[in-house]
Parts: sequence; C-alpha cells; structure tokens
Amino acid sequence: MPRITSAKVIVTCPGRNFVTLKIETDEGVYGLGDATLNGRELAVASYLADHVIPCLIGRDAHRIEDIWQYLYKGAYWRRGPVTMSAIAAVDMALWDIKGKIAGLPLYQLLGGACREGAMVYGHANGKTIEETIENALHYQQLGYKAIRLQSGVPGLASTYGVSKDRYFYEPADADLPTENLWSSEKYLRSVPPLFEKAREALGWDVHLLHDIHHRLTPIEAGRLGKDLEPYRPFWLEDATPAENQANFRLIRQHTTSPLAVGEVFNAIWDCKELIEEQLIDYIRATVVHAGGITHLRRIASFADMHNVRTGCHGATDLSPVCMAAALHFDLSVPNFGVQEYMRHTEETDAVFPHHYSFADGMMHPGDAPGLGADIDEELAARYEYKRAYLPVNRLEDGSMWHW
Ligand code: EZ4
Ligand code: CO
Repeated sequence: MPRITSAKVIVTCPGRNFVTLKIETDEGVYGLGDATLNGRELAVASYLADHVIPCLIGRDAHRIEDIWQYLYKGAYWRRGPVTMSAIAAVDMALWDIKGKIAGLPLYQLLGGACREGAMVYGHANGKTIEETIENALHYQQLGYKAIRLQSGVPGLASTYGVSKDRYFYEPADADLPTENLWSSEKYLRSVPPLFEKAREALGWDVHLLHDIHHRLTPIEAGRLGKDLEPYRPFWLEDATPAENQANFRLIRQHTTSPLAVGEVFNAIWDCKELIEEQLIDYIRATVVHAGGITHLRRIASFADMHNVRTGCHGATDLSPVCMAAALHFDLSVPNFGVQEYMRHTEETDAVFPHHYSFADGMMHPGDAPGLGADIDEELAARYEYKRAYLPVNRLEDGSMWHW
C-alpha cells in the first residue's frame, strides 16, 4: 500500500498565479493536483496547507473514494469553491499516483478511451466584428473545429473576452479589481451581426460558440438565443447567473439555441435541477473547481441520464495539471461534448511540462502514466505570487453588475 508521507502546496506565478498540490508516498511516487482559484488563490493554499494536509499523512493513497468522502463529509462545512478546489487537488494527485503505480495513463483507469481525441474550442476575439472574424479564420486554419466568438461592444470601452494580446487572454489583470462599465442593451445589439458575418466568412462546417458571462437576465437571454437561432450556435454559455436554477426554465421556454453553464459550479447540487429538468445542454463544471475527477465523473453520469453533455471549462487560470486531468476525463466519458482550450503561455508550459497535444482540432492527454503533467519546482520558485483580481462590472448608472 502506498502510504502518504508528505504533501506541500506550491504557489507560482509564471505570468499568472497557479496553486499546485504535490503529494508524496513512501513508494517514491508522487502525484500533482491543480488547486488554482482565480483571484482567491491563497485561500485554497491555506485550506490545503492548514486544514487538509495534516489529515492526509499516513493514509493509503489508493483509497481515493474514501479520502474524497472523508474530506467532503468530514469537514462538516460542505461545498463552496475553496473547499471543493482543495478536495479536487487531493483527488487529482491521488489519481496521478494510482496511474503512475499502475503504469497506465489515467484515462485507462477510467475505463479507457471511448473516442480518439477531445474536440476543443479556441477563443477568437477582437475589438470589432472584422477583427474577431479575422482571428477566427486563423483558428480555422489551425484546424479548430469549434471556435468561440467574442467581440467588442460599440459604445463600451471594454468587455469580457476581448484581449489586449490576441492569443493569450488573461482577465485577472490588476492588483485591485479593474472597474468596467456594462450595458446589456448595447451588448444585445452587437451579437447577432457578429454571428451573421461570422457565418458568411467561416461557413457552416465549424461550430461557433459564445460566452455571455452571466450578464443577461433570463428573458434577455431568451431573446438573444432566439435572435441567434438562424446562425446555429453550438452553445450560448453562462447566459445568466445560475444560483437560482429556475432562471434557465425561462430561457428554455423561449429558444432552441443550446445552453451551457457551470464553470463556477462546485458540486452536483449546483446543477441538480438544471440537469434533471433538462434545462441545459452542456455542463461546464471542471476538474479543479468541482471536486476532482471523482466528483466530476459523478456529475457526468447524472448528466448522461438527461441528455446533457460535458463541456469543461479550460481557461488559462486552470493549470496544465488540470488541463491534463480534463483530457483524461474527456477521453473516457461517454457523454463528452467539447473541451475549452485557451493555450497557456510558454512561461507557464515551461513550469508545467506535460504530455498532452493538439492536432486537427482535437486534443489527446498522451500515454504517460498518471496525469502526464509535471512541475519544475526550481523554475516555479523563480516566479513569486503576485496578487491579481478579476475585474468588476457596473451599469451605466453606477450600480454593481455581474462580471
Ligand atoms: O472568466 O476563467 O469560458 N471561460 C471563461 C473564463 C473565466 C475565467 C475566470 O477565472 O469564462 O475566461
Ligand atoms: Co465562461
């Protein structure tokens, strides 16, 4: 039995902050787990170092389900992004260890591949529709079969998803939250022409996606969904906040545009009605923020019963360790839909060497034992943590809005 002898939290900032858990065993095998929670990184680092690691020492690393239940039920205080990201990091690291000991890539332990690769979508963006389309054409040339379109909104100085650097979008951009101005009316006028022109330029053989980033009311989202129907979007993401899951019932009544939600979800309870009542088409929960491989598989199985497919969050704040875990999950889960893929910078990739690869619009986790992602601790130590926040939004009258 591989006994856990020690564990530590590694915080590094190769261009952006990442929190990584490393668990070591007496068999000399170690495992890694991503614990990054954008803008709240140190809370998870402390939760792990101060409250989780002491409970891990001496345990049998093979007992993944038992350790998951112990950390979830045993804390008394359940769910929430900090708790569930910490549990996720432990879970990922234990699966990594199990894979390394078995000499098998993780997807083999999860039942083996049920597809050749995971279709990913890239992020095309620009200040104007023309710029966004030019960027999308570039993704199409790179072989992407699915592309997310985000464009500047006329009359608004900045908006979500439109990057300073065209290929690396990093929303957590300041030492204190940047203040942005938002107008749903202006935004709602800007999206249909983007999709109309994108179909003209890109044709119909590519999937087009869009992220609303929680900014509309349900009835506004219903209207946008209806307006976009002629352009056959693959999905509309995070149309409205989902704390009240009934929000999506209203959207669903008004549009056949497919709906995706859940990158901020932490547990199966966050999407119980959404899935059970078939109010969504794709569930965006991720390995790192939703309790690890163990819990995400549970969500996926529940989703499969209700014709909901997976579409894991894959922005740059999810480290290459999480990306690797996501790809093993994607390869093995029957109701996989699509995987988000925002490339990491070279700096980040150097700190986290990995075996996953991209070809022809698809990704594969590689066949190295375990997750197939590592951390160069010496290099990581050179990048000190740098406080960085996500922006906030205000409406034109100064009141706070969803970012
Ligand atoms: O804003 O990951 O679909 N992707 C997204 C991301 C999120 C960030 C938040 O940390 O919505 O860009
Ligand atoms: Co999103």
